Amino acid sequence: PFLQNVVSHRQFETGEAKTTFIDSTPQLFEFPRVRDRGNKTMKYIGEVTVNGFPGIEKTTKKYFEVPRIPTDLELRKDYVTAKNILDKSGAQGVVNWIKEQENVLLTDTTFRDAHQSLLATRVRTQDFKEIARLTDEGIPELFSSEMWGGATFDVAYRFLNEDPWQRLRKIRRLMPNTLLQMLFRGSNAVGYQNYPDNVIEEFIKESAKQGIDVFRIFDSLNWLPQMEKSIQSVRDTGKIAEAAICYTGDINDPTRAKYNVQYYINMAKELEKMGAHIIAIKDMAGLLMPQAAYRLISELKATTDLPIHLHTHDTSGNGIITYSAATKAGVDIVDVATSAMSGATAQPSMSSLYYALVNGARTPDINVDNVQKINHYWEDVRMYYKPFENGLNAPQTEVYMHEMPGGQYTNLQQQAKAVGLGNKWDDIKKMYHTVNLMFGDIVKVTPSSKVVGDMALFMVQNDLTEEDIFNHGDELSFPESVVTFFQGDLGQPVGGFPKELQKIILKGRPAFTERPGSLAAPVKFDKVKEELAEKIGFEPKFEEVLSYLMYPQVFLDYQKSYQMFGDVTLLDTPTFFNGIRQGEIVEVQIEKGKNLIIRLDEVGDPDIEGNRVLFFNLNGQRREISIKDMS
Ligand code: 3PY
Ligand code: ZN
Repeated sequence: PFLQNVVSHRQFETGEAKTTFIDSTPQLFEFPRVRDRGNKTMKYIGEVTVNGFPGIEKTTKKYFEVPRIPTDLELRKDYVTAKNILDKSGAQGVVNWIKEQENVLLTDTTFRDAHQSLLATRVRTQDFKEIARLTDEGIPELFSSEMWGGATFDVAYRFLNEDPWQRLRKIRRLMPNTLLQMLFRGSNAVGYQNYPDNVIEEFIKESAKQGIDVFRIFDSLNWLPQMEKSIQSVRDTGKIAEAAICYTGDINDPTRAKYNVQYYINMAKELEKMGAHIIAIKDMAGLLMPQAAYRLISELKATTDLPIHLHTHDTSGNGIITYSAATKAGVDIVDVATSAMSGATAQPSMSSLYYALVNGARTPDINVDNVQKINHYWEDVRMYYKPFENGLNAPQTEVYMHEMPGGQYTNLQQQAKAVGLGNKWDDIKKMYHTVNLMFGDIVKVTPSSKVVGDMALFMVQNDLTEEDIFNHGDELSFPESVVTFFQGDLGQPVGGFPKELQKIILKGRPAFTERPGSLAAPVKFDKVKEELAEKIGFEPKFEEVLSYLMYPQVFLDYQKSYQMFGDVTLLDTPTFFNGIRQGEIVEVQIEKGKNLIIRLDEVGDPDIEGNRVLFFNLNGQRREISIKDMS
């Protein structure tokens, strides 16, 4: 292997190698590491080939077209982007720039919310990497790319064997001229529970350091005290604090008076006082109807000087009309996704919006040909993720009734299937609506939406009606998330908790009205670092300490899997999900100029313990890997 390293080294091949070549080229001695990496990678491929990918049906690997990567984008190299302005003139510079724009600006959610809402957040870094630089160069006029936060953090570790921080660094490198945006759940950060204030602060600092420029901060109950720290922490980093108001109900429906126009206006004023640079309307379920959008945006524009950024989901099929109305009313920025990853529970399509507004006063300033060419890539890549499709391929106006967020729809459906309630999906959607009203008509978004979902499932599963809860609630043992919600663990809902139901659910347990973050003791990072080092056997980086604090078990499981399989993010997606066919060659670039060329020659029969030997060929050498067949 050493000689092989020498003769295949670029300097040796090009004749540049000098007599000191061997001494000064330590990587020539790296063959055990390469072999180790080869073994780990083959172990992963073997595992998926024999046992399938967890959570999806095991099928034979399909043949996919190589995704079309555009080679003829028209580049506008001298364009000064929003990111360039942030780097030069700071957050206020960007705010001023937004206000000067006549055209409506766009945020591209393809790298975050679009796949979170359509494909259960499963799109891998490898597939972003291929198109990130071209997106940066081909659509420099974008306000931002939303590419981190929300569920991406958890899902990366839990299901994709990926380190989300590494994803952030990679995309940052490939998109130097685009503002990178993340969704931040206020005091829940990127998790489902409240974290102490110093964790929130350090998480924001670290994310900013590693490349996040715009933080969209929301609270799952629109409870302002839980947003203040995050807004301040973002301001302290010099990045852009976009404070989001979650939209629920219908401002034009007099029977939903709790969330009327005045409610949103008041909240916007408060967020401005707290130091927000931008106000976002986060319509996470897609409930903002076109007429209401016109009214709401007009009123907000009259209320505040801050730019308004509108986010919606296209579940009802009305997304483009809503954006068109909002644009007319003066909205500054709207969220869209590349066509192949748009519509239904995701954001409306970027190019559809372009044509809806073309030749108008505020047509988005984008090169729509570039946008369409980049979209070809996504048309092809989406095929890889078929097992994760949510099956919703037509508009669903029922969303105005159940009000389920775009990202929750598939999740809850999966949860229902897992407990054998797949055939009761229509009942669950109706129950979700009932539970919302029982809870006092609350804002439903991660994590509060999960509580409503858990209660709805619980009621359908146990054949309970609203009356049953009020009449026999004291005999029922409610889901843990529901109990802690009524204790105030996620904060206080608009108008407080319904007292009677709270009493039934808590059964004498205490309820708090203080901000949970203010009750939690600050985390001692050094101590946690020590504890973690002991568990994983090496000194963790600070970002890893933060990940461990958010998701202790998920993070440890990821580490275990990394020890076993190495960096599987380098595999192409079909191989990652489906393994390798007999006789197929899979190439994995582990470093520039260093490739693993893996061929599967034969799969042996299982022995009495169910172990199969897989006969591979790795870079010309025969290798055997034993995998336990779990079938
Ligand atoms: C998230 O918190 O992940 C969301 O997308 C909420 O809409
Ligand atoms: Zn969303």
